[in-house]
Amino acid sequence: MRIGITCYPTYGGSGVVATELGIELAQRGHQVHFISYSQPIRLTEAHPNIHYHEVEVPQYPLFEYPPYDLALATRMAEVAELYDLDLLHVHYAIPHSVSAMLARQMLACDRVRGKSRRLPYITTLHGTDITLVGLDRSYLPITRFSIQQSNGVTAISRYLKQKTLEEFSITTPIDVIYNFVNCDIYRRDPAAKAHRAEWARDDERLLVHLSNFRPVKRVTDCIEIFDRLLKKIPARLLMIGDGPDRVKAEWLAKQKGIHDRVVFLGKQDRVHEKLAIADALLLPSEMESFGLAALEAMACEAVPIATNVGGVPEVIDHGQTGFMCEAGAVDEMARCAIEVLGDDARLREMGKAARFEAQARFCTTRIIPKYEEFYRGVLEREP
Ligand code: GMT
Repeated sequence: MRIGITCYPTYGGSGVVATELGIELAQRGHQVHFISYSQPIRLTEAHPNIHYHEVEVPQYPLFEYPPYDLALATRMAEVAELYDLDLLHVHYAIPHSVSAMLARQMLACDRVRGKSRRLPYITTLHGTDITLVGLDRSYLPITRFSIQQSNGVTAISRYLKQKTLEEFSITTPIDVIYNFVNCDIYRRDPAAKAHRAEWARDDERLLVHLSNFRPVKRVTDCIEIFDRLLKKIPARLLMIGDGPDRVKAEWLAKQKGIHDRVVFLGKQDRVHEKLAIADALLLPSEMESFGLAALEAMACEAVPIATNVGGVPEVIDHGQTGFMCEAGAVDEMARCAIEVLGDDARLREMGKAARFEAQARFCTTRIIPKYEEFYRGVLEREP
């Protein structure tokens, strides 16, 4: 198939999922065309089946808000014609779904040139496109409309599907296709002793937090939890990513006098290398419709200590493959961290169970065929 993929190319779960999906599809022989305003950050290596088309948004003094969504729709239609795309797959409804709808309509009604071609589009819902941004009155009607107009809709958890049906009164069927992880890349690396030694001593535990540091991620809770843990267990914390709340977390670590134990690495594109040497992942988010970072950690046998929100319970089995506490319950999360990190055997046992679960339910080999099947279904319905 020839597939156009649009996503936010920056640091963020939806962009990561879209990029990894494109890479996996390309490896399975499909032609994949990424259409976005910059190259997706996880698209680090060239592949003959992967093409990237940049969307340029011309500036004009009149435009206080340059219309990216229109430039995107134009580029989508152009790429579809040039490369004879079978479909568009957009990740995160706002504004990608609206742009795709316009591109489809432009191609269907190109009477000026006497041509008409079909361009079905699929929308994958990821999280705040529904739970936060999409519920804003200024976005809700158009988001609902563009989802409803999609030729296929998927959500990355049962929670998100339910939320979309409730809040948006959508009548279009929504298929749940869970996020996935490549278990050959995301795995514990027994040969990484030297790499681990760069970050922590042998007698120290290594924890990771990975996010876009937005308020919904509650990054300062990581520092609170880690501060409590340090009183019992020697450890180091790697904070991976960047965003508006990074500086708050940096100041809190400084105030607590633990900043020499916390390393803020900023944005990283090879996160599997850090997760492969980590013992645990902190994910204290206010909301996660899935929690991709938790899954990536699980595949690497790093135990996720997360919050019991949104779709996280569909990923983590509390006490078996990780821990879940109420959002903001930093004492409780610290207690879970101390419980597992203070006991070698328990840590290894939970790490192994986490990897087993990641492989059994969320491995690319299980999930990517579901997308291929979904695409075929859409194309059959839209001859
Ligand atoms: O909703 C967001 O925060 C944006 C989005 C992203 O692009 O990072 O994250 C969502 O999609 C991820 C990938 O499907 C999920 O793993 C995250 O749980 C989800 N974030 C939230 O629901 C807050």
